[in-house]
Amino acid sequence: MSKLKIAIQKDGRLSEKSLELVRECGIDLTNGSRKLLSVAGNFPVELMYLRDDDIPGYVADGVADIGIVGENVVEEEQPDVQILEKLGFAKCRMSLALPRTDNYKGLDSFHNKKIATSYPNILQSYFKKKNIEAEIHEISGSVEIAPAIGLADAIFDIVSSGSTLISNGLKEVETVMYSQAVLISNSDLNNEKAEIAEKLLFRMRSVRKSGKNKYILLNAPNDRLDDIIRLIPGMKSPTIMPLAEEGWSSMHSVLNENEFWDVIDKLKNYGAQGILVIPIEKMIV
Ligand code: PRT
Ligand code: ZN
Repeated sequence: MSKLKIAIQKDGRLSEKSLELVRECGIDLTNGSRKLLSVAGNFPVELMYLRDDDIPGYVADGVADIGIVGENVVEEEQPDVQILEKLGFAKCRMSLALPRTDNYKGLDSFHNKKIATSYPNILQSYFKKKNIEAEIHEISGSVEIAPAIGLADAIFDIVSSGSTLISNGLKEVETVMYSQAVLISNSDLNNEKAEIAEKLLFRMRSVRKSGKNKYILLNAPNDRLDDIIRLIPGMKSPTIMPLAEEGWSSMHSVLNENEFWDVIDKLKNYGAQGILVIPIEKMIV
């Protein structure tokens, strides 16, 4: 039986979360991590550890079958791959930034300016769309120091907290795109591999879904049960069990983390007591 080859970043911002996601899918990486290759003991996959920039190309060429990489790298390289899923980590944006003291008067300020970046293709197509003629200088690494050393007038780079820009005397003036880690796939997987990829994707979705949900148990007076069921309907419908005490029931349901405090406040108003909230490890819908 063939194995699905998964490419993840060897050492960088994506590595830990990528590996964690694979592990949470129940994949047991027996011979350790961070070698060139590791084989799973209990699922037909092999992990390849690569530089993030190489991942889209290897997936496009079929050296790897699927991979985890930043959307920004996919957008820059335009490889022939499919994006299967946005994974919700390594979120950042790609922005244009100028020296703090420059007077910014809109995109036209970039006309005939020198801009340093490691992402020339994304910037080129953005400027083309906006009809800006600028000189794009491709440099790899430490883009943020380019204006200070006179190499460029502005930069186009990845921004997350923005502190790198601030500490280099720069200000972010335009956001060109948002990025996060994505799962990409070779567009021509054979049936066997496509089936494994599908199973893995199902597991990844279950893991990600569970992270946002909590299991909730509570006791409630019977005459408020309808209100509470409307508030937390659960996956299909909640479980209700009578308590030994007359007129009360125990209820089990699922609660989304984003509405957590709002729901808890309302539950208290409905007279709910003994509320327990428990993390969910996996959620199969
Ligand atoms: O060695 P290899 O080539 O594999 O790694 P790399 O150094 O090229 O990439 P790496 O590990 O730095 O980043 C991998 C991916 O993480 C990127 O392609 C993005 O998709 C994503 N990501 C998320 C980021 C950031 N956040 C980020 N903040 N990548 C880089 N940065 C840089 C940014 O350029 C800035 O210089 O981190 C610096 C700090 O950002 P602030 O704004 O928080 O100060
Ligand atoms: Zn890289």
